[in-house]
Amino acid sequence: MKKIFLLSVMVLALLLSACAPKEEAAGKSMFFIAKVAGIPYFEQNSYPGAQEAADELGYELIINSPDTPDAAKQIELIESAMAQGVSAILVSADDYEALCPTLNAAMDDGIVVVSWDSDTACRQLFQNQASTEMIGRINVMMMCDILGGPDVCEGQVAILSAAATMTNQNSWIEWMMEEWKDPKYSKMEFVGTVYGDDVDQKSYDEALGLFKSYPDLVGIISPTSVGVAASARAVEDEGLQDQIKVTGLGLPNELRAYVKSGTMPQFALWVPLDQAYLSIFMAHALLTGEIKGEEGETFDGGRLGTFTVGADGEVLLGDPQVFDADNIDDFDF
Ligand code: RAM
Repeated sequence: MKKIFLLSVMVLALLLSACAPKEEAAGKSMFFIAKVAGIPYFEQNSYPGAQEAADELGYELIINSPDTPDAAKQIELIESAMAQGVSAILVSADDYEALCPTLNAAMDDGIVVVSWDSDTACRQLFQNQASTEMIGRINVMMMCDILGGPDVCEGQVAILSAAATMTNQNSWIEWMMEEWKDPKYSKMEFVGTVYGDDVDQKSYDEALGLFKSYPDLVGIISPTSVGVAASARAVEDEGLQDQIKVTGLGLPNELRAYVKSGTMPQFALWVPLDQAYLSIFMAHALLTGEIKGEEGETFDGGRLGTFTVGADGEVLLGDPQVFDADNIDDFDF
């Protein structure tokens, strides 16, 4: 009797496993959170990229970002996702340290934590869009190029950043300052950094403030898609395009007109859709045990190919792309 029972249990188990969906992800959900809701970089690029990967791998994806870029609001949203029983949290952090108590509690509960775009001190892996050093340096190089090139570039240049707490902008600015030390920039003077908080109106107003504070300003470097578009708009609205040039990081579709008008001869970015797509594959690789998150491990990044975990749990998407009048029409995002 016992044998027959065991046998039928085994047969049932076999039948069930044959019927189960191929993906181990069945029934699992992931929570994806950006620094702020409502901006095209996240809503039109990161969200669809994350959704594409989640669909491919068979996860339910919950997306929710704060209405203002605020770490306390991110914590609330992450806690409510944890209460819903998500298996993974993917976060672009508004603050490097502030999310730690929440994210550490999540990891203690066995939830996979991956940061993307803007890192936090408490996570297993970080999806970095491109080398932090390269992104920082390239911003200064582009500004100098626009102003005539090494040794020639001259005049007062300001930085218009996102929020003062945001990890990605802060670390890019650190590398900008390193690059700026090179004597070939000795005539290009750094006058200071202002913060537009990744809010369009605040960024626009900060740009106007810079025009007032520095009447001789010749350039604004803005390493944020919100700030760079608002700065260029402010320059053109004030009719200052012959005096002040803008560069930084932003979306081709938002900046095309400024490249063509000459206000922003160059800017850079990566493919934010691919970044988000890859971050979901990273969380999946941790959840399935394909990797532990250790340096040198490789994992499947879906349509993007195979990736390797770098030092400090960082996975690089690739090199940043520079856009200018010659190639801007080749890109549509
Ligand atoms: C904004 C955000 C984002 C950053 C881009 C370049 O959209 O600050 O974090 O990566 O700009």
